[in-house]
Amino acid sequence: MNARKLSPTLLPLSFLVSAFALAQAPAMTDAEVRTINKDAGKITLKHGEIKNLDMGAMTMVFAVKDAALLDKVKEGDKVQFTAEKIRGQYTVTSIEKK
Ligand SMILES: [Cu+2]
Repeated sequence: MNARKLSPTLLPLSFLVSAFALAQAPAMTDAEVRTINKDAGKITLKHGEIKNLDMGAMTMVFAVKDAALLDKVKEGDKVQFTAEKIRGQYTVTSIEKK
């Protein structure tokens, strides 16, 4: 294979892919809402694999980035959400009912 022939094609492509990945929010993860604690700003989710956090499926408590997110869902809802580690806390950054 001729590397010189490939590089002009691959370099802009890989730049484009990484720029796209940075601009993208993390992938949505499926979950089920177990409990919501509005006073504490916490939500317990039974969640599937969270790829961007390198976390397997489990039930756990999350903080929420914005308390208003807790008004979008209720206990027992099947949801999709994104989570990030913010100031050392696993934090739901978006959530919506499926
Ligand atoms: Cu977890």
